[in-house]
Amino acid sequence: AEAFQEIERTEQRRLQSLMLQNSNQVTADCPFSISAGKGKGTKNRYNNIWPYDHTRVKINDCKEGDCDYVNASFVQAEGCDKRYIATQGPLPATYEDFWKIVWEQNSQVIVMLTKEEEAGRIQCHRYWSQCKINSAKFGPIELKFISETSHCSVENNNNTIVTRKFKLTNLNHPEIPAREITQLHFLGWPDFGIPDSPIHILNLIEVANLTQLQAAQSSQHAIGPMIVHCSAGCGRTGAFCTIDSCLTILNNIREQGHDVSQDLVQKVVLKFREQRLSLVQTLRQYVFCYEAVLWKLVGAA
Ligand code: PTR
Ligand code: PTR
Repeated sequence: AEAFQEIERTEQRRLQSLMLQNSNQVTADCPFSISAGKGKGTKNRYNNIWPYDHTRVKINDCKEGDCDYVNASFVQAEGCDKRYIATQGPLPATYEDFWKIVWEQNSQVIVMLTKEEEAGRIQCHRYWSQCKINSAKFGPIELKFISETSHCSVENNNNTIVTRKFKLTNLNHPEIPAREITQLHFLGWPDFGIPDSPIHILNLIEVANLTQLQAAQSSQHAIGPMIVHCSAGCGRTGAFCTIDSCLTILNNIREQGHDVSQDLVQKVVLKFREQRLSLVQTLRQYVFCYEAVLWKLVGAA
């Protein structure tokens, strides 16, 4: 709890200086700015979550001055070769922006950590097309539905992963071959909560990494970062990226024969909080990160 409080206090201090900041100037006290995202109400799902300017993902294919904005951030832990795009659940006003980012960043795996609706509230709008005959167009990006399959254990459907596959083309660039995109939709993670068991999330991480590896192997070029989103792109997204990054770092350290003496989870979350607000949002989610990492380590021993 103390480690998490320190993380929260650091972010509160940063936010206070940000709110005091009248100009968009970045100063030594406050090296971060959220100027690009503020006031873009229709493009933001929540009125208190914006990406920091220094890590925000920009849309290249835009004509007007301001429209490179999307509520998405690059996040990467120190000493970890994995980089993710953490983003909010797309809104109807941002479907096109979202698919442009998927295309431009050459991302081929999307991890969705929220149900579409929870307690009567929309958590994430259906930004994909399930139409099996027609394709959907989002600006220049064309999305064709390929397949949908669902995996869960017999006794428990709180660990369901729905796997959807799509074909993505850019109508402005017919010379570039279509790409296959896989969306892994995990249904067992309630907002502000945690999954029933770390096993479910460890399983999802394994499936996501395998899908990313297979996509990389079948592509002639390096592929882009995994896109991870929930509703705000903070709590659940942060926990997913923290667990995966800690396990990756621990694996590298073990291979090199080093010891880990520092609090790795805290170190990773502190770094992530410099890259996007509220990544790992609640104390329970923070504790869950330790539980999942330990589960994996003990299980592997
Ligand atoms: N998108 C929601 C809406 O339009 O009602 C909520 C929202 C409102 C999101 C305001 C962000 C807002 O703040 P800002 O204007 O700073 O983007
Ligand atoms: N206004 C909301 C809040 O601060 O509680 C924004 C928010 C919503 C933040 C959901 C995080 C949320 O969870 P997640 O990032 O897991 O979707």
